[in-house]
This record gives sequence, C-alpha cells and structure tokens, in this order.
Amino acid sequence: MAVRICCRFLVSGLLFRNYHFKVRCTTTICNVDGVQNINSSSNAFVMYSLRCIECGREYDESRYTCECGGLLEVQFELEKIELNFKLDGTNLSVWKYRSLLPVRIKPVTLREGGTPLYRVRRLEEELGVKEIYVKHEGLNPSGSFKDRGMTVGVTKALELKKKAVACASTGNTAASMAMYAAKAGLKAYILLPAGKVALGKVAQALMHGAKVIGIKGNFDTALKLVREVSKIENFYLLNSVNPFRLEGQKTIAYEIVDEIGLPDRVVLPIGNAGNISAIYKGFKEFRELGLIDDIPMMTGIQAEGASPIYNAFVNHKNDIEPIKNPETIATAIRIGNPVNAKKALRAIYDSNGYVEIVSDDEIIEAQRFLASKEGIGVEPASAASIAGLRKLVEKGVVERDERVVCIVTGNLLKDPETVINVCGKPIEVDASIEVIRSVL
Ligand code: AN7
Repeated sequence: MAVRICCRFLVSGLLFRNYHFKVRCTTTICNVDGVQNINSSSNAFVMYSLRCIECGREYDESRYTCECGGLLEVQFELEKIELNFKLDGTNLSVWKYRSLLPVRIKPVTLREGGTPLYRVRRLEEELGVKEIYVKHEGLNPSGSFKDRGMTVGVTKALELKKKAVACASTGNTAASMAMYAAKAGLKAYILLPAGKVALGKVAQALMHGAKVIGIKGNFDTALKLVREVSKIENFYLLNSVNPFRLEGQKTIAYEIVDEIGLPDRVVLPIGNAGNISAIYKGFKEFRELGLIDDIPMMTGIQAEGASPIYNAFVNHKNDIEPIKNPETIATAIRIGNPVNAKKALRAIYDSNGYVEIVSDDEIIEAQRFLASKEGIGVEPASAASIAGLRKLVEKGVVERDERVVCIVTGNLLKDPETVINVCGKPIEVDASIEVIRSVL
C-alpha cells in the first residue's frame, strides 16, 4: 500500500508540474464581487449538454431528468475547453474554475468556496492515521457546502429567466437558496419537514425572505411535493436533482487537488447523495483532463436510522430500497429516499470506495472531538464523516498510511438546540469573584 501511494504521488506530482506549462496564463481580473476572470471572453460559452446516466440520451435544453426518468449529468467536451486557472493552491473559490462550469452569464455570487483545509494532527494521533485533513464547508457564506451549488443554480435560474426558485430541504439547502435568491432578486419557496429542521437554518431561510412552509411529513414527502408544485407554478427547482447545482459542488474536488494534490480517500456524510456524486464528478473531470492520474476512494457515511445507501452497498446493489421513516439526531441527513442514489453508488463502486453507518452517539462524540480538540465547529451531520472514519479505521478498511480528506458540510451554529441538549446550559452564579472562583 505504502509503495503504491508513493508511486501515485510521484506521478501526480509530475503531472502537476507539467500542467503549469500547459495552462494558458491569464491576468487575474477581479470585479466588484471579487470573482476572478468572470468576464473572460474565452469562457463565455462553455460547451456542454445534459446526458442521462441511464440511457445516455443527450439534451441541449435545460431540464431536470431524462424522458426515461433517469438522472441527468452535465457533460462537457473537455478537450475543447481552454482552462484559465492554475493549480497553484491560491485564490481558491468556486468561480476560479469557471471554465469548467456551465454558465453563460455573470454569476450570482456571495464569494463561496475557498474553504479552509485543515491538517488535524490530534485526530491523526487519536486514530493512528498518517495524514488527515478536514475541509470546513461550514465556512461558506450561509454556513454549508450548499452555497457552492446555489451560486451556480441560482445563476442558471436567471439565465433561464425564471422568476422564482423552490426546494424541499432538511435545512441547509433552504438557508442557502434563500440567501442566493435574495442576492439575485428572485422569489424563493421552501418546503420543510415541520419540526425536524435545526433552528439556525429556519432562521436563515426566514430572514433572507423566503416563503417557508412546514409540511406534516418528512423530507422525502416534501421533495415529492415540491417537484410537483414547481412544475405547475414554473418555479426553478434547486434540489440536487438539478444537475447544475451539482456542478458548483464538484469544485470541492477541484479545491482539494489545487491545494494538496490527490488524496487516497474522501470521506463525507450522505443524505440526498448529491454531494458525493458531485465531488466524484469533479475528480473524474480532472482525471480526464490529465491533471490527476487517479480518483480517491469515495467514502460515504450515513446515520444508522437513515441508511438506504449503506443497505444497497452491503448488498452489492446499484439502487436503493427507500426507508419509510428515517430518524437521526443529524436532521440534515434524515433522508430515506435519496434522489441521487444511483449516481452516488456508481461513484462509490467506480472509485473502490465504501459506505459506513454511525450511531447518534458516535456522531455526537465526533462532533465534540472536532470542536474541543481541533477548534472545528460543525453540525451533527458533518461530524458523521469523522465518526465514520473512526469506525473504518477500527475495521481495517481505512489503512493507517492513507492520506484522507474528510468533508465537514455545515457549521456548528446551524443547530444550537442539539448542542444545548448535549452540553447542557451554562451554569448561572451570583456576580461575585468568590463565587466565580469557587466554580472554576
Ligand atoms: C450538513 O439541506 O439535503 O448527500 O435539504 O445539510 O448531498 O444530500 C442537506 C444535506 C450533509 C447531505 N451534510 O448531502 C438539505 C439537505 C449537511 C447537509 C448533507 C446535507 P447530500
């Protein structure tokens, strides 16, 4: 294993260096939004179509799914694209990679991406793994990775001259969509599973001006309903069934490669399974472009009570059996019928990846460890990636000489209620030095 990895890095290192010569040098232009090369004429028309992952049919027009019902994926003519970025680890952001993003107009941006990739030495020591990084997607503008998708998705809504956007959400998609809709001047409609969304996320969606509707049902029901309502009302649907949203999210892979080259493994929580599919696509495109020579093992983590992808994986299936009543403390991933299951399972099988499940207690333990030992504050769903990594190391699936990147998807502040339930409220004492000293 160690030898294999060394060779792999040597090769990718060489590819890396070559690459700097291949890329056309562009002057960095920043507009008022701080987005580089945004008006670069070479990128005005990125060539792409939408391709069905089931039957291969291609579409020029914008739509969500194929006539056969299959999921669509943005397909680029990569050989015709002139890349206008350098993989030099600087100025990371979603729009640094604009030449690989399917938009034709000026983006609606709040400066998303460019999130920190922390080396976590205490976790390395705790787990006995050589190299672990945590990419903190909770430091995006709305506090989750969804912003990467929304900057592209909401821009697409404007490009298509839509007046309103809509989504169902376990919370973060809602918060992000509301924020970007506000920036774009679009109306936003949101369906939530009533009583099952973390408070911070609801607060964001409301304050950014969305129409927020709680339904008596879970996320899967909300998604089914919003798909129907959007069709009737001509709302632009921004759940991850929308292939353009996933294009923004694939930049997580680009940024990882840009900053540290190729890891052996990427570990992340799975809910609706869009993100794992998107990140895999990002790596795949970089490999096709010759920028990397391999793809990391895509490793998804689910909560025990919401584990349809895990069940499919352990039974070597290519599709899931939906779970009727998913339940977990990590409400962000309380999803029983993930729409991107087929894309995600392909990503996992094709990359020699893995799926694991973790209990609520394991999630909270990992959340506490990251926050108190590494200074990284994340919400419960995000901590699932750390809890899952621990379990996979113990099982011997993750080897100790691996280079692993864990994606933590949302900020600690999203879900204050769970924190108070877990940590308890602060103690209250009289305002006197003696009393304060007595409780230190
Ligand atoms: C923190 O906001 O589905 O597997 O509606 O908020 O791409 O769905 C959120 C998902 C992981 C799972 N971590 O990502 C929603 C929603 C956090 C999340 C996921 C979500 P996908």
